[in-house]
Amino acid sequence: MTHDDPKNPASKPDLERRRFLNSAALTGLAGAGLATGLTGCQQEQAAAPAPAAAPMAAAASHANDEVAPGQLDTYYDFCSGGHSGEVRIYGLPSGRLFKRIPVFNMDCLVGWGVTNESKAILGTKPNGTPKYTTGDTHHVHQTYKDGTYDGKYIFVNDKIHGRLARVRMDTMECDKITELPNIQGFHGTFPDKRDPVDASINYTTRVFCGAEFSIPLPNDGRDLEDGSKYHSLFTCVDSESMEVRWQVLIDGNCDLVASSYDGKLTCTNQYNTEMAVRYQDMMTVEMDACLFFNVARIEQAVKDGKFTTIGDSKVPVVDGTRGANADPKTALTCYVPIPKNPHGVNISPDGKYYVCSGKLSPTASVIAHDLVLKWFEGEIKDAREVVIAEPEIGLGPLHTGFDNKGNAYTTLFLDSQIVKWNVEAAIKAHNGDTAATVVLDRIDVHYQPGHGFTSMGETRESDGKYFVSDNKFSKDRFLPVGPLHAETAQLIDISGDKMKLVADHSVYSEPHDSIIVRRDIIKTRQIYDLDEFPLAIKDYKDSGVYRDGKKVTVKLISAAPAFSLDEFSVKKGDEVTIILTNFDKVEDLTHGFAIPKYDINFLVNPQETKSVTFIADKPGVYWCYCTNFCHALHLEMRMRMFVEA
Ligand code: K7E
Ligand code: CUA
Ligand code: CA
Repeated sequence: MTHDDPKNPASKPDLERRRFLNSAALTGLAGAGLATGLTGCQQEQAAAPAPAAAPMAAAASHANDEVAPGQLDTYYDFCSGGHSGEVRIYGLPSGRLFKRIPVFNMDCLVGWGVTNESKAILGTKPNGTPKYTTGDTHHVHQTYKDGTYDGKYIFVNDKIHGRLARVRMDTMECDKITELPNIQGFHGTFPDKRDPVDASINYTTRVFCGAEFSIPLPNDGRDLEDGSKYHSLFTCVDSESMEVRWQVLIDGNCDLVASSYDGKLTCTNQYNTEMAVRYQDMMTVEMDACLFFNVARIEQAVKDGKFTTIGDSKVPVVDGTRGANADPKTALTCYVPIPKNPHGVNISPDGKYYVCSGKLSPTASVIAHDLVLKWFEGEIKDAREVVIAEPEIGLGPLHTGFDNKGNAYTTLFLDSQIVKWNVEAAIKAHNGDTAATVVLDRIDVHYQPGHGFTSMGETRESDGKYFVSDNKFSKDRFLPVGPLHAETAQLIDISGDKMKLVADHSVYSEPHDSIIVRRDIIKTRQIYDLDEFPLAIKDYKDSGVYRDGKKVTVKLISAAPAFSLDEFSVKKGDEVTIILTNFDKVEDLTHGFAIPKYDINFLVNPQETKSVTFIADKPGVYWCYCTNFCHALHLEMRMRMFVEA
């Protein structure tokens, strides 16, 4: 409807550019589907000459977005690292990378997966090595208080092995990982952000987790080929204990997850309501769904014992399938029909609307929160009636961010654009108001955006300053670095009527999603406290070698520029545990500890204690040295380990 409004140039997609970017994808959309289109698109990109760079005027930065040397950024950007398995922290608007937090990966900078403490978080195999050393992080979200961030934790998913990790905001380190039972392809996650209705109720945050891939339940080899026996589960984890509270058996699959501001609902978009096991069969129906969960009813059902368990798991599983939830008045779930293979669901900062994008449909569906609640009361017969607008906004709509003026910003994967549109205008147009201008602006991004998000946009304090477009292809935007390109995160100023491209930030593969958090919300600690580590060595007189049969413990202290021992001896075959406490109290004075040929390498930050355990199986002299430049005598900061034959 708004697509071809002749009075509004923003409503008109640039067909020439679309053809250039992605003609095969258009055919794909009309015919066989997106997957065919994507293949064509990638081949075409590889063969096509590099397109002209964006006009310099558009790319020129303006003073407000510059962060001069010595100045600090206004925002933190917490970003998932995709199949690197990590989480990253950037500053915005500068785009400077501050930290890479190892989570599901191994990381030799800090010794994640090397130290006993990190292995305890990662989980180990019987031989003591980490259970998994890979991960795929897609979605990062922070805990809430009163509808805005509380600066306590962020949560991140691992799509590969179905794990949820928690990262403390005070130290910005992962402190817990939970493996979700009976699921595969854990993709979307969102903590509940309900306002405390009654301050005396001490609730802990729920973290909702959507499983994208259906599997046999239990997946123990009894059913393999027959896809009709596969199911997905939607999981709730407790943010404090990190234990799984409950799961919901559903029809179809989960993808992204969003949770309401009042704590009543959480939802996931579904692209495979077909419950197909082959991609071409996942595009057969015109309407898939956005699936809503009634949190209170689910928890009541669990309390009432109306659940089953699956396999070895003790987690209560309630029935959220369509057949079991036909009566809205008792239903745990509500399946809202959404056109075709939707991707992405986001809630507006006023808490009123969910926007679920069509992906294979050029539409964004606006769902009214209060109408979903009414459906659960039995006041609405047809679940489709909760969709109160469905504007056509462009090709391949995926994710939506919001400003503080009622506008939505949706990434258009196929059009390589961000489209700015007004939610209330879309509702008016849906109700027949032909004068309503829905699409307000479009801006080209480079190229093929996935997630897009606004500053503080997932909170009630959405401030309408910036939008970041995390693009899946960078092509010609940076110096070539071989076949694996950097990705682009493009910073767009959304404070005015027109979106303005402010900067291209290069991002190491493969960013998916971020949240942009005002810096005053985050309070970090800059040094640890000796007392928080049970193994800490608190006095030089305790430093030394302690033997118990074949088990040897070496207690060490680091204080620039020396370790507390010059050498220590163990015997071939000993199981050696080294405990290292960093006595330095000066901020930023971190030491490292590496042992050649024993594959040991880790850091100790000021007042921190870490430990490693290994078998001394190679006789000889080994120089243990400090890896992290700490002092003028950093190179001299080394000691010998003697392994006696
Ligand atoms: Cu990349 Cu959020 Cu995993 Cu969409 S998801 S693009
Ligand atoms: Cu201690 Cu370098
Ligand atoms: Ca589908």
